[in-house]
Amino acid sequence: MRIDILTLFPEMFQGVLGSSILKRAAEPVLIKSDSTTRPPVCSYHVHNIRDHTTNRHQKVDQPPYGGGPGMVIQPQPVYDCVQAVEAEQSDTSARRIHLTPTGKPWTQKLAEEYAQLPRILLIAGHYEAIDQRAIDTLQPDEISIGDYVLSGGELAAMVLIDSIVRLIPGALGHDESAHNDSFSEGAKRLLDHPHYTRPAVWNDMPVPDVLMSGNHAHIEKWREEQSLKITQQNRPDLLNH
Ligand code: 6GU
Repeated sequence: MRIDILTLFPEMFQGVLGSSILKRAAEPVLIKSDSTTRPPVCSYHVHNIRDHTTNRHQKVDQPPYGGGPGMVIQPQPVYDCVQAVEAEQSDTSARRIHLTPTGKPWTQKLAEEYAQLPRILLIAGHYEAIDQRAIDTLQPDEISIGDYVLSGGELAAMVLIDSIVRLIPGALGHDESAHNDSFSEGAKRLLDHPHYTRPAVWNDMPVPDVLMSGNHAHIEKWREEQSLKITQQNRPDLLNH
C-alpha cells in the first residue's frame, strides 16, 4: 500500500512513522527460509501543502468569510498538492481521506476495509478548517477519530495509518496477529479479555487457574466471558448492535 500524507506539519510524522511496527512495515521483509527479501508492505510519502502555494510569502491561510475565530486554509494549495501527489505513480488511484472532527466515526471495520486498498491519500487540515470548495472538488471520505477536537488532522491521520497498516498481511510478525484484537471480527467486535504472563504469582496475586490448566476449550470460554464482562462494564453500547 502506498500512503500519501498532505500536511502543513510534515515533521510531526517523523517519530511515529519511524518507530515500531509502522517503521518495520516500510522495510523489506526478510524471508527466513531462503534469506531473500520481499518488498515492504507499505511506503509513506509526506508532502508539505505549503510547497504548493503561489504567493511570495508561502501563506496558506486567511480569515473566514462571514467572520468568526481562527483561520481557514485556502483551497488552491490543497487542490494543487493533491494533483501533484496523485500524478506520482499515477497508475495507482488513491482513496482520498480528509481528517476532520465533522467526519464519520473511524472504526475497526473501516480500518479493515481500507487495509485492502492499494493507495490512500490523507489530507490533514489545521487551524479552523480547509475551504469547503477544495473539499467539494476533491470529494474525499471525511473521517473523525472521536468526539473531541484536535488542533489539526495530523494526529488523527497517524491514528488511521497505525490502525490500517497493522491489518495489512505481513505487517505484523507471526506472534502478533491482529485477528483477536478488541473490536475485531475474531473478538466478535467486543473488547479484548485481560492478559497475564510470568511470574505465576506477583505481589501475592496469582494468575487465574484456568490459564494454567492447559485446557484450551476452558481457556477460550473464560476469555469470552471476560470479554463480555469488560464490554458490559466499559462499553455497553457495543452490545446493542
Ligand atoms: Cl480527524 N481532526 C481534528 N482536528 N479533530 C478531531 C478529529 C480530526 N477527530 C476527532 N477530533
